[in-house]
Amino acid sequence: MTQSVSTTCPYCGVGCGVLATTHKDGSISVKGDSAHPANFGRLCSKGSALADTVDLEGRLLHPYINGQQSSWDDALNAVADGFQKVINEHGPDAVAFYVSGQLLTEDYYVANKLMKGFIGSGNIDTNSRLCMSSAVAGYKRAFGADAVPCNYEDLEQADLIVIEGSNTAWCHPVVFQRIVKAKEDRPELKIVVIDPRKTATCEIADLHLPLKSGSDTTLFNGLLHYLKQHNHIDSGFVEHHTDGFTAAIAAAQQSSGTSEQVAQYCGLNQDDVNAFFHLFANTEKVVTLYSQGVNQSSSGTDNSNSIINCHLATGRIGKPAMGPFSITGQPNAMGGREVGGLSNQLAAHMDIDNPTHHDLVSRFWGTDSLTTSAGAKAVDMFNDVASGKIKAIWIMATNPVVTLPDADKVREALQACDLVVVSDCEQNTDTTACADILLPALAWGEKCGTVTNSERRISRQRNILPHPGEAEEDWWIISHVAQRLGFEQQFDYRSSAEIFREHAALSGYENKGARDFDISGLIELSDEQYDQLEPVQWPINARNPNGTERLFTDKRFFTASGKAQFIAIQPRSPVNAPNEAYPLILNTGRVRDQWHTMTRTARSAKLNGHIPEPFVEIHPADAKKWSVIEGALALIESQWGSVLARVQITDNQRQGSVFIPMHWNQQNASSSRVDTVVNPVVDPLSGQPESKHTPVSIRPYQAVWHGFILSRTPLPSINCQYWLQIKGEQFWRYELAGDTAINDSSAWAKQHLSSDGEWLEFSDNTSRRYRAGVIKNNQLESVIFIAPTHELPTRSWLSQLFAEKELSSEARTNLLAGKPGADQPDIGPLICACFGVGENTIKEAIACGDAKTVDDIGKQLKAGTNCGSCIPELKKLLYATAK
Ligand SMILES: Nc1nc2c(c(=O)[nH]1)N[C@H]1C(S)=C(S)[C@@H](COP(=O)(O)OP(=O)(O)OC[C@H]3O[C@@H](n4cnc5c(=O)[nH]c(N)nc54)[C@H](O)[C@@H]3O)O[C@H]1N2
Ligand SMILES: Nc1nc2c(c(=O)[nH]1)N[C@H]1C(S)=C(S)[C@@H](COP(=O)(O)OP(=O)(O)OC[C@H]3O[C@@H](n4cnc5c(=O)[nH]c(N)nc54)[C@H](O)[C@@H]3O)O[C@H]1N2
Ligand code: SF4
Ligand SMILES: [Mo]
Repeated sequence: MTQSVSTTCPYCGVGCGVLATTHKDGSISVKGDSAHPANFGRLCSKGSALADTVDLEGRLLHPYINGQQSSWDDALNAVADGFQKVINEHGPDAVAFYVSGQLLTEDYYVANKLMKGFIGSGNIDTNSRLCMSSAVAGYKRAFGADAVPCNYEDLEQADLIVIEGSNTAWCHPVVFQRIVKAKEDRPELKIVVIDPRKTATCEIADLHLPLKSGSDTTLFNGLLHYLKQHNHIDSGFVEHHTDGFTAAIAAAQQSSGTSEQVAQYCGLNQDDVNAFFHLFANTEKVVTLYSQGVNQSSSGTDNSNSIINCHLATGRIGKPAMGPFSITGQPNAMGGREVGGLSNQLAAHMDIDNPTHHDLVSRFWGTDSLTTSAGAKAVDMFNDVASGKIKAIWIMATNPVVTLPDADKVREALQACDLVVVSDCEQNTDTTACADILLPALAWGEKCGTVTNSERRISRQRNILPHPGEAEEDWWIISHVAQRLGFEQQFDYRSSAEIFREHAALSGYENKGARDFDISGLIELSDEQYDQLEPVQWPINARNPNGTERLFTDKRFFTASGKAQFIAIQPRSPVNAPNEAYPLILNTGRVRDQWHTMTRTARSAKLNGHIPEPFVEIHPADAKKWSVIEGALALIESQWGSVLARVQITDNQRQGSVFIPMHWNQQNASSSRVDTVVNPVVDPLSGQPESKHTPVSIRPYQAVWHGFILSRTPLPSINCQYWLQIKGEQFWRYELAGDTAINDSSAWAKQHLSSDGEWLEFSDNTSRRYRAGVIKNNQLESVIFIAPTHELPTRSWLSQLFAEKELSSEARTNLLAGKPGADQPDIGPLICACFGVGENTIKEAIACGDAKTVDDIGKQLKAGTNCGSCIPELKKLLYATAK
């Protein structure tokens, strides 16, 4: 019997609806939910590969105390006793929770209620601090509330979309596809991309502004000044519905000057700057879509307000197809904001320092211990752990040893901390390695609750898989600890529906339209109605029983005056400037097919195929200057730490800066945890780290040998300086390099690979090359290639051989050459993850004239016809071949 469930994708903030089906054999398959208004049936490569990620290999399935499996009862007692002891001896501010936008709203609500309401400390912060907090602070300054005005349809209906600091094509692929479709339907829709790098998103840009890192406020101040100078101000709106215009204009005028000066400061071409200003000024329907290039900056909050200022000045807000749209990263970043997961918020969008809110929440929760002060923000929280001020920390659904800046310090802080509790789904992560107590949480497909996406749309996650081992819902775990801390009645939850109703009730409690977050329309949901809840956008209340598409249509804001606030912006440079020792700027971010620290996406061989290895992108002139070579390894170093990465030389990169992805960590690479390098500088208002701007140096990594292993079974351990482990389709791939010579390569190989089977070997001591293949039962078991340089055969053809039931005699003959005979194909690096189509295959189709468009490639090879995430790359290949 098969069973289908409609649920939501657990990755990005687009919040796509997923139809998941379980089959007789227990396996599942997924497809996009055509009824879900976020995606209407589309899924990107990550969503499409969800079924590959649900196996239980490596899952944390039982509680552990100090490395020993324990019962739930013992583990919950140990957490409660440990926390209670610290609270008794050092007060409530000596404990902390560090939580995540990947918790469901119900989990998040309970965690926040426990820390702020009953333990009585503000010390609960979330990884959304690293992600959204500047956008939140910007909205709050401008609108008096953390209210995202827009929705995805606004993007489709706009005539201009300004994409600032967002690689939408890779990070919000389904929103990107909706924009692509809108542009196909209405070519007059113009796209401007503002990003120091030329990204896949630039494929649809009419104009790309590769501005100098950290110069966004000057650009937008310049735009505001231009709007004033050229009479594009909506004076009626400004006069009646805003405050602070004069000061904002004065600051803009004084700091930006002419478009020539703006261009010079931002490192842009003046014509491009003028074209952007002209386009913005003369297009009514403008949405500015922004994410981490804007938020992860020491001017993150000012960046947000410099955008909002331009929308307020032109009255382009609260109307269809217009507005400043901060797109959320995690699946429930928005839900976390609703429940008050940030250490400086209360709950239901209320403020800790507002006495009316404090009183209201105290009465609603029935507590007299509600915190009166904000807690530590993420970076400070870990500093407080390091200094011993915080003595017990509970980390849920986040991997801070990988993702916080100055990450080695974070690890040291946790190692020295008296009590570290980690709730996760995975047994082995860089953070679980630091835990005293490990608590097993249910994962996507198993857990049940709600999430809110970028456009304020609440959707259900529903379970389709049984609870594995002893894993439990996060809200269950937190509630049981709360009960043991003495709060039995307040945390006597039996279901996520019950928690949701309480959360809804708090949002409506004495609200009367004064607070933006109001889902009082859902208070009365029965368990059954909650189970069947359809996606709906908040506010949902008596006035808007079916939800609200767009905010501020009545031009009323949540400030004391009811007016939106302009903020006068004085541009500041990033805190740490490049210098002689560290002359380059390190920018960090994401790749298409991996999710953060890879705990789930790296389970999928398909997803690993796209970009298998951590890389550093560098401009050709810089590569020359610092003597680094395409395909070789480089050492990138800052004042805080160092990493190794494979060099990719490209003029997509601005001169003077390099880019490294954030995903790799100690579980799958020896030395590629980029946050060890990233500076712990934060925005003074939001506390969000400046993850996109760290001064670094780069130099070649002087390896004396390079190599790779492909093996049908994973290797227990590898003894060399640089190693990287990637799961492939029926094999594991290891990239290797070392700075001490291997004396006897054959012995080294036999020490690492299982020696039974037939060994084919080639060894040349003079050139220090060694190659071997092991064949067992006529199938390829493993190959190893070692050479003095990084120039080794491509891995793609050898990888393909693991899928062969029987190794052909041609393959056997060519095995140690590492490349196929003339008549055998080598698909090259993977481009289309869904159908396993490689670059060589696509290039061949283009070269022989058969494929002239993306559609042609799709018809012939299927590439790009499922999730469409690779279409920007197909276009790039078509373009490169046409040149
Ligand atoms: N594939 C994938 N998708 C994801 C995620 C993932 O891990 N993998 N994570 C999700 C999460 S949590 C988030 S927050 C989002 C993030 O989504 P994005 O914000 O789109 O992703 P990033 O790659 O972090 O950064 C975006 C861009 O900011 C640019 N940038 C750097 N410095 C500056 C600057 O000074 N000014 C401007 N204007 N731009 C700059 C970078 O070059 C980069 O291209 O993605 C979500 N989606
Ligand atoms: N250099 C640099 N650093 C960055 C960024 C950057 O752009 N550059 N981006 C920042 C941003 S925007 C973000 S959002 C963060 C993300 O960083 P993290 O949140 O630290 O990364 P994840 O890998 O998503 O970690 C989620 C963890 O929760 C576990 N998990 C998944 N589902 C559940 C669940 O239901 N319950 C529990 N208990 N555990 C679960 C996963 O196994 C995983 O270990 O990284 C930040 N760090
Ligand atoms: S765009 Fe992709 S990752 Fe984001 S929610 Fe949709 S399917 Fe998931
Ligand atoms: Mo994020």
